[in-house]
Amino acid sequence: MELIKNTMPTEPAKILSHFNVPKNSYTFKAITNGLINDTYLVIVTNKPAYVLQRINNNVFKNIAGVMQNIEQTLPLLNSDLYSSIHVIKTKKNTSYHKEQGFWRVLSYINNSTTYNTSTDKNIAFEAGKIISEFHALLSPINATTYQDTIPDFHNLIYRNNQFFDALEKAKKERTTAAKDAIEFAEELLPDLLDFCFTELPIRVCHNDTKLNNILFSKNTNKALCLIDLDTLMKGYFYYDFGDAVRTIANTAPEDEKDLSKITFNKELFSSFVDGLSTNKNLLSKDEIASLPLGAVFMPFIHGLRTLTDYLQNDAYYKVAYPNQNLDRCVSLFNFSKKALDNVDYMNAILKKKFS
Ligand code: GN1
Ligand code: MG
Repeated sequence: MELIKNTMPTEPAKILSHFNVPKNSYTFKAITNGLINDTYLVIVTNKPAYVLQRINNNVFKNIAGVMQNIEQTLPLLNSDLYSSIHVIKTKKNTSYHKEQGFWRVLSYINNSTTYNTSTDKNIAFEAGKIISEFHALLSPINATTYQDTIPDFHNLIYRNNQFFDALEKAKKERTTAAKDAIEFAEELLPDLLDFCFTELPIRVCHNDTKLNNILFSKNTNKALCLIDLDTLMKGYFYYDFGDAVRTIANTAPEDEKDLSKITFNKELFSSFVDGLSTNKNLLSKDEIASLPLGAVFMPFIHGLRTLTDYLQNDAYYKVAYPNQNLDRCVSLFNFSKKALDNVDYMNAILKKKFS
């Protein structure tokens, strides 16, 4: 089946008029970082006031479930250390509006910003601290009350099957271009499949804690909160750890072509763990022990997903040029390998900071 890609939407102003926002002359600025949803800043008198998003219904089949997860979580995500975000309801008091897709509006936090990459140790520390606060606020919740917004999202057995299925059906030119990446995947899969059979505690996870899903204050550079909550659902802590590490210890972008720029930066890793360990009692011994391989697992599973998507002719992720999914894969696999080389180092740092 050919998936329909999200294209430029209907007039955003018309969509916004269905929501409970004051009448104003708003302008709209597209944010193009995300690979899944369509996102617009809603601006009034030169200042962003809201975030308007069309949720990708090819990816999120159960929009009501996505919004239910978010609405039951947001009231809990509020503390001295954590800035809250609100869902702005429609005039019919629903959490989304259906019109050529599914739209929602969220509050915007003033003077906030995101970073795709950073070489700043303070940013790494703050990222660790806010992820720790997010999990501390959500740890009392029973994760089974959450909808699986994408079933098997980080399930490697499922991703493994998807990959081999795609490989079988792929065009010759794509399998040839991806030969090295395919070999790498086949080599690492058995060990990582062993690793992910686990009896770790199940938590409510963010499931997409890459650096640019963390909001920072422009004034103080403190981390404010996590954004992009569509994948809030059950998971293991190492998912959120690994996703953060792959975008924090590595200062190159996700689709970096120059592999010499992909690094496992020990200082940034250590600062991140410093931030994370501000809350020493958050994690069990077993969870802490799972983290180093989690930092290998997450870039690997993302790489495998982008490789699978490449083999399926880019049906899932937005791509800006033909081989971008393969570039993402090679870069992610490269970082996964570097994380593997640093497992002992990660273990030592975690032991030190969490004792
Ligand atoms: C996707 O939409 P965005 O960019 O936040 C993806 C994540 C990947 C990420 C890679 C639902 O997230 O899993 O980590 O791209 N989200 C989904 O940048 O597939
Ligand atoms: Mg996302």
